[in-house]
Amino acid sequence: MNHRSLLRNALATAALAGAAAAAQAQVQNGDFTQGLAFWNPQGDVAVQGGVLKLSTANFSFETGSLTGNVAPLGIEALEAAAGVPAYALDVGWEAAVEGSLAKQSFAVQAGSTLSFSWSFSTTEAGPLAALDHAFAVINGQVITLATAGANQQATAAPSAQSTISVFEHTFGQAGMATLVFGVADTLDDLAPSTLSIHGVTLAAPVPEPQTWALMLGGLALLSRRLRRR
Ligand SMILES: [Ca+2]
Ligand SMILES: [Ca+2]
Repeated sequence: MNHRSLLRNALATAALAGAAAAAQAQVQNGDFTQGLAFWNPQGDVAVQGGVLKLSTANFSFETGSLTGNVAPLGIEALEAAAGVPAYALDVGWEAAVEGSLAKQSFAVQAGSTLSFSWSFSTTEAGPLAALDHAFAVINGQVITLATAGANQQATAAPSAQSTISVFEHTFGQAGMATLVFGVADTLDDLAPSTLSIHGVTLAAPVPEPQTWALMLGGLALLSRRLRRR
């Protein structure tokens, strides 16, 4: 490759990188300072103290409802809203019964990294505890964040709250992405569980080392040519 084509490549790469950065769409209201704006809530969902909360508590017969007047969705409606097939929200042999979710769609670049913090609390306890679970769905793929059963061993106390965990996902290709946060009762519709979500962010991809090398190499050549004139 001669100097001129190297330089042309470097400038083209720089222009492309700039265009891609300009097209970057962010997750809207990922810190929940605007309440539920930009999020599509289904069921018992609320923002409290800058934290998105979703519960399986039905206000009409359970305590712990966040809204006090909106019930969780039945499982078929929940699966449809999450964009997943029937039975995709079951846990092993335990059928999911009802739950709540919140979702948002946004544009991503290849290499963009989604990040959020979450914690899970449940009133399920004892040997007959159901496997209520908290999940995310990214482009139709169900990701289990926590199950009440997994919590049972470490935390036998009812209403146990898990520690805050960080979840990260890097997108392999550019396009529109749909992100869903959800929580579901399994086995029966009793003993509610709650998912809390903090700080949802989407970070632009970091340029590959080769890209930087090419750009810097091109700029060095350009400055050398200019100096020679
Ligand atoms: Ca319930
Ligand atoms: Ca339950």
